[in-house]
Amino acid sequence: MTDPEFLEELVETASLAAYRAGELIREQYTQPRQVKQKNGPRDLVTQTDKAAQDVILDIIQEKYPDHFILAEENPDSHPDEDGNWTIPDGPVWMVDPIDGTTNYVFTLPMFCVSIGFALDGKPAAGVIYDPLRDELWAGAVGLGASFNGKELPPLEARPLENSILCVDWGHNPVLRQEMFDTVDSLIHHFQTFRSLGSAALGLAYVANQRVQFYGAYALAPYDLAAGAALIRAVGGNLMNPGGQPWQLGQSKILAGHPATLDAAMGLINGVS
Ligand code: 2AM
Ligand code: CA
Repeated sequence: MTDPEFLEELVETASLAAYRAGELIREQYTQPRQVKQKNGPRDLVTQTDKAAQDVILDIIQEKYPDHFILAEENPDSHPDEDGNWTIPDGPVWMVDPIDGTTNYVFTLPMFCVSIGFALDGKPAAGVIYDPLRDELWAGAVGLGASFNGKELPPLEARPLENSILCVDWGHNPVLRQEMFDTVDSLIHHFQTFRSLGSAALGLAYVANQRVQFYGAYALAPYDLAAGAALIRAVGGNLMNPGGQPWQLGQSKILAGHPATLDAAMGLINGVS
């Protein structure tokens, strides 16, 4: 097992980095911004994404100069031609300076800083910060998680009809249709349905039980690592739509309390 003190220190460093980046994002939120397209008109980036990433990387690199960092706005952070990510063994930070950039660009106030940490390819710790609401989730697998400094209780099992279904979708039309089909098979069984436009925030909301189920089918490891660690830290589970345990590097994720996931998987695969 990983040394708890090491993980606690990591979470402290990630929290500091998230607060500092969040301050910058908050300051620039209402200023005029330059928006560029990355891979087409649906994939946007602003100068704030890059500036916030620099703030985070400086803090991590000063404290942990020999740790590997995978960060969204680094040009070498991308999967291979088949969409597979290579995640090195050992300590790896996964940084998304603004998760929910489209919302940020449209001044729709739902986005966050996501800083995850993986050890030997497994999410071990995570910090997610919503700078507009000043809300911080922080935790590590095996140590538990907190919300604004207060310990989070383990996830509670709830019937689907008292649960909120939350999903996001990406840019690819085939994957959009796949998510549409998933929502179609689940939506009438849940109390209601939301889509936030920020995968990390959706996962953080599962961790503190604002929503009970989160799904998305086109995500990168830096969107997911922090949220996955937080959800595991409070007894939640993560699967891929095939029904196997989700692994870092896979782009499709379904997350929630294990009982919620089991019920949803049955509906998605038509066995309930
Ligand atoms: P982003 O804002 O950091 O790009 C919205 O549907 C969610 O999906 C957001 O968390 C968004 O992250 C993520 N997302 C959308 N397109 C993506 C892509 N091509 N690669 C990785 N993540 C993506
Ligand atoms: Ca981003």
